[in-house]
Amino acid sequence: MRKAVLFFVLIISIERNALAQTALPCDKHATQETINLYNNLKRSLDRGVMLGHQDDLAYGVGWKYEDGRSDIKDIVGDYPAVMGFELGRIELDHPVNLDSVPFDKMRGFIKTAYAHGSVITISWHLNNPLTGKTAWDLSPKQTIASILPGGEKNALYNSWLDKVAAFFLSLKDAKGEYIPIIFRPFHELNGSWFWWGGKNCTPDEIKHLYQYTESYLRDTTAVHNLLYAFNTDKFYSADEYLERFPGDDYTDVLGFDIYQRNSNDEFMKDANNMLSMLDSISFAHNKIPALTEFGYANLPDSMWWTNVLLPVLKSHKVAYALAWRNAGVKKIDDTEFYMPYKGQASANNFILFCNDEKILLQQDAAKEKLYQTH
Ligand code: BMA
Repeated sequence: MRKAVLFFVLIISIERNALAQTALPCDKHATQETINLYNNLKRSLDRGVMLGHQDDLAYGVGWKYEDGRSDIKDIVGDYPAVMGFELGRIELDHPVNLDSVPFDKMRGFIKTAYAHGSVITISWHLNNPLTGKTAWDLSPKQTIASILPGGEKNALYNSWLDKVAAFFLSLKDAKGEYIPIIFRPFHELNGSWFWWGGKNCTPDEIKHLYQYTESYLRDTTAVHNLLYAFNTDKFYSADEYLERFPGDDYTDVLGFDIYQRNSNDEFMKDANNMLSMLDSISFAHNKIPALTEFGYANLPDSMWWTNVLLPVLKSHKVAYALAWRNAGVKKIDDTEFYMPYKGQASANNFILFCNDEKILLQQDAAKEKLYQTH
């Protein structure tokens, strides 16, 4: 009898090893598809950079909610390999997010993108739970203390996390399996423009909040289809990058956000410096490096893609690079886009950029079979 049990245990462990060669993400109970995504993102670093776009399927410059449309597809005939979405206002039970995207439609876009092999990443510009105002409301500075256990807004914050969890748990494919998501909470946390960032809290506070949030989603609400992305804004040293790092047990992807606000040379210098630091930090911590947001507002340089971004991306290992949203005309004299659209000055150059073998779109991602065990 005892021998039989031992034999059985042996067979199971051999099977597990054979099945795997796989490392586990920080959620040790992650679903198999999520584990696969984690391992395949690491593997894909040698293949190239997956190009991403926020709200790509929802709207573009001059259009909204046209079935199957995408500003990128309009130009190059394929969709991005990474699709970004945003949960801000889900905590308030609003039917649409802070950029007016209905959560029901978002769920549909996510299912479609997943079915076609793309990677999904989600950010959350959550309101300030202490003041009830937006993510950009910086007063007062005790917000984090108020939402951690013992704080007056802890129950409220937990109820927000319950809503976020319900959304993640509603993301299932046609077979009923959970869709893996790269969740990127508390982004740009070294900058001081969000209540969770920079001077608005201490490094320890934001670390605790990150850990608390993740433990709650994972252990209390049993969400196991998430990889976690940690990301800063511009940074100047590894120490600065890691000052607010919640730890290896809480992160899978390491990234930063970068926007071009000055000359091409300056941008390339900054991007190369930061990517070199990210290369070594993510190697040392065994994490997946990514450019979690990038953009050059309204793309005034028609050659930017091949002259500036391509050489930067090709000198480093980055799993993906996500351009921010093509909001189009927001108000008179306020237009926002980071990907070209048909007819935009940099559109032809963008085609050349996408033709590079290291730049991966949705069809390339599909070939990588990112959700399968290899
Ligand atoms: C910002 C801008 C805003 C938007 C916010 C959240 O960078 O694009 O218009 O509301 O992100 O998506």
